[in-house]
Amino acid sequence: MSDLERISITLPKDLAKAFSASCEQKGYSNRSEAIRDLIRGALVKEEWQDPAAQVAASLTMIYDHHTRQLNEKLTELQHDHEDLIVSTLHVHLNHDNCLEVIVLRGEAQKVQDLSDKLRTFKGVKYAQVCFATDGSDLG
Ligand code: NI
Repeated sequence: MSDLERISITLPKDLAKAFSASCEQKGYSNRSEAIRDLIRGALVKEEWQDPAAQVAASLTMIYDHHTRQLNEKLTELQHDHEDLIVSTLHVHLNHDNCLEVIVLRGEAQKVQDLSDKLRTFKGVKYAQVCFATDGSDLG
């Protein structure tokens, strides 16, 4: 970071104290770095409000592979969206359950729609999307 701008903020004492304690507990070397992370998090969240924004995400799913036709449905849906799916990691967790991490990239609305669809399949026990960014607007 060669191009920095100094800003100052004013906080209620209790809030500043709680923030400092949080930074220390998390291991931040200084509060500026923690504030930068908070700002980046807010910007990524805003990015997702624009349906046409180019975003990145990972979807983590746990599902029972014994569920009738689930494997076929998951595979078919992923093939239908090969433009959005960058990579898939599959782990056979135990006798019944599989873990799948799907890395997605594309327009926010399309990534959201595909994530919503995948999680509704019968046999999917858990699905969580990590909403990320391609990083181009974060400096
Ligand atoms: Ni498996």
